[in-house]
Amino acid sequence: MKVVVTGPYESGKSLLINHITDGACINVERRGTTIAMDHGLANIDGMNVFLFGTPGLLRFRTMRKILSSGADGIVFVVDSKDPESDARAKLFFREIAFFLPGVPCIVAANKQDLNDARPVDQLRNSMRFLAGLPVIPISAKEGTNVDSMLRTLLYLTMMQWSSVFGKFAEYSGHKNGLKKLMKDLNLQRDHAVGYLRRFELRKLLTVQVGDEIFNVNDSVRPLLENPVLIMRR
Ligand SMILES: Nc1nc2c(ncn2[C@@H]2O[C@H](COP(=O)(O)OP(=O)(O)OP(=O)(O)O)[C@@H](O)[C@H]2O)c(=O)[nH]1
Ligand SMILES: [Mg+2]
Repeated sequence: MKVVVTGPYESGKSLLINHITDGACINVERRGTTIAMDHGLANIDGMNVFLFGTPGLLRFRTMRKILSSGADGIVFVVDSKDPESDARAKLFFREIAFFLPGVPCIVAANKQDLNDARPVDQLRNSMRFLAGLPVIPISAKEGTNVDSMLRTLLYLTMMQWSSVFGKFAEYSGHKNGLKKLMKDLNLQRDHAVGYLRRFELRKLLTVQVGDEIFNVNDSVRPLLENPVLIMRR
C-alpha cells in the first residue's frame, strides 16, 4: 500500500514516519524542516506499507502533489497543542482532498503526550473540516496509538478495494486469472491489467509474463480475503 502522510508545518509527520519505520527511513530535511520528503517502508502483518511524508511548508505544493500521486490512503497529521496551526491544517486538508478525492483518510491528532494537548472533541470544534473523518489521538514521540491508527487506515483502504482484493485472492494462481477477474468485475482488459500493475508495485501480488496469471503473496492472502484481520492485534 502507498500511504501519504501530510498535514501542516511541524505537526509531527517526520517523527511519525520515523516511529512507524523504527528509524529505517529517509528524511530529506534542512535544519529539522522537511524540504523534499520522508520515505520509509513498514510491514504490517505481511503487508508492505510505503510511507511518503510531505513537506509542511506551503510553498512546497508541487512536491506534495508528486508524493500524493496514486496513494491508497492518507494520514492527515494535526498538532493537538498549537491552535495557530489549525488554519494551516484547513488549507492542507483542502489541498489533499483535491489531490486525492475519495481516498480513505485518517486524522492523527498528534502530540497527545503534552499536558496542554487538546482532546479530540476540542479539535473537532476548532477544525470543522474534520467532521466525518476518524480522528485518533496519538503521540509520535511516545508511539501511543500509532500502530492502531495505521491499522485502522489500512482497514479502510482494504475495504475500499474489497471487491477487487476478494477476486485477487479467489483467482490467485488460476490459469486465466486475468480473464476471470475481467469477467467477474466487468472490466476491460486494460483496466484489469492496471489493477494488477498497481498492486504488483505495492507487492501484494506478482504477475506472470503475458499477464494471464497472477499470484497473491501468501503473507497477505488472509488479509485480502478478510480485511478485518488487520484490526485484531
Ligand atoms: N511532544 C511531542 N513533540 C512532537 C511530537 N511529534 C513531533 N513533535 C515535535 O514537533 C516538532 C516537529 O516535528 P516533525 O516531525 O519535524 O514535524 P513535521 O510535520 O515533519 O514538520 P515539517 O516537515 O517541517 O512540516 C519536532 O520538534 C518534534 O520533536 C509528539 O508526538 N509529541
Ligand atoms: Mg517533516
